[in-house]
Amino acid sequence: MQAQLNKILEEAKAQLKEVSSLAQADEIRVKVLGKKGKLTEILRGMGKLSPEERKTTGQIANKVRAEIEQLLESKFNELKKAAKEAQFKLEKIDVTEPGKDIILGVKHPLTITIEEISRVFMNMGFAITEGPEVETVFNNFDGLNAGPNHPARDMTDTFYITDDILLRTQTSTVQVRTLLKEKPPIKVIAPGRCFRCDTPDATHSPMFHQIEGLVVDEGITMADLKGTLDSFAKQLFGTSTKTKFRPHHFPFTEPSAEMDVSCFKCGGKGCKVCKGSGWIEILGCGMVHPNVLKVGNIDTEKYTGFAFGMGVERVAMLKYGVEDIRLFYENDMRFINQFK
Ligand code: 2NM
Repeated sequence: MQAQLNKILEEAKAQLKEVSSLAQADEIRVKVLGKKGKLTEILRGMGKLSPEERKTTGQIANKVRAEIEQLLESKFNELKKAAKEAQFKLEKIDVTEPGKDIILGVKHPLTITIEEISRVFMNMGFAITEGPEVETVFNNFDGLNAGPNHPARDMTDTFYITDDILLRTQTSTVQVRTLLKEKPPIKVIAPGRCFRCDTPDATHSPMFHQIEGLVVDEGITMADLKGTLDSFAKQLFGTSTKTKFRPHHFPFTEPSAEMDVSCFKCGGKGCKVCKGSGWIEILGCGMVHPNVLKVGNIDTEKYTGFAFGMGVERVAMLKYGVEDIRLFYENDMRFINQFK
């Protein structure tokens, strides 16, 4: 029996020498020390021995077991270390290698324009508001004093989703929301995307951007409108910019006007940008119609307001000399990269 034990030990030693993977080492462990292992079988058979023999054989068996366990453990450790080193070799990085260039994006010219216009109004104390592009017919037309037969409601001009839901045709929908939600003093601008059924050409797009403003407080007059918008024009186009107001008509304002700025290209002498007139139309504006103020339950005896709206694409085209509105939506990097 002792000879058998020694044989097991020698065999285990020899086999472990050849082992090259953790799985192989574990196989040997099972074959020798496992439930049905060779050593386990011998230990089980010891019951038949005399007490004297059992003692000495037991001691040897334990020694053999301890030695094999020791051998297995060092083999496991050795293999684990080797596996780790192989992994490290695979994961080695060269920290001196130059990094890959990160190509930074640029802001879209419409974003630049919206931010520039917004900053001017923010500096004059306006808050920036936003609203959804999918809107109610009420917020887009009824609330803005556009009567039931107003031509803008036409199916051919407006993208209707249902009878009551549409894609907003102007950002004044946000002003209606503001009037319903807030009390005067109100001083907000609303930049955002609008939609109209237009066939695309050099100056039309079914999707475009607007910035509209609304001021409501006690004692607001046309002088506030003119002073605010003249200051805006000087901040955006240069301090020597002059403004003039021509009468116009909008359903949501009374009186209504359009504001022209003196041509920032030629200074008013007449050029290609201003089509020889020296003036460029830049926005629509007016004193908020009492019917619109009443939507927000505002006391029209006590409060008055002015409002204005401008097309972002139009301002950007004038500022940057872009001659086709469609260039803004093609995302051609050769175009976009010019506005850094
Ligand atoms: C324009 C021109 C004139 C306008 C009116 C309102 C509201 F909701 F307060 F009545 N918001 N924006 C307005 C006025 C818009 O765009 C050419």
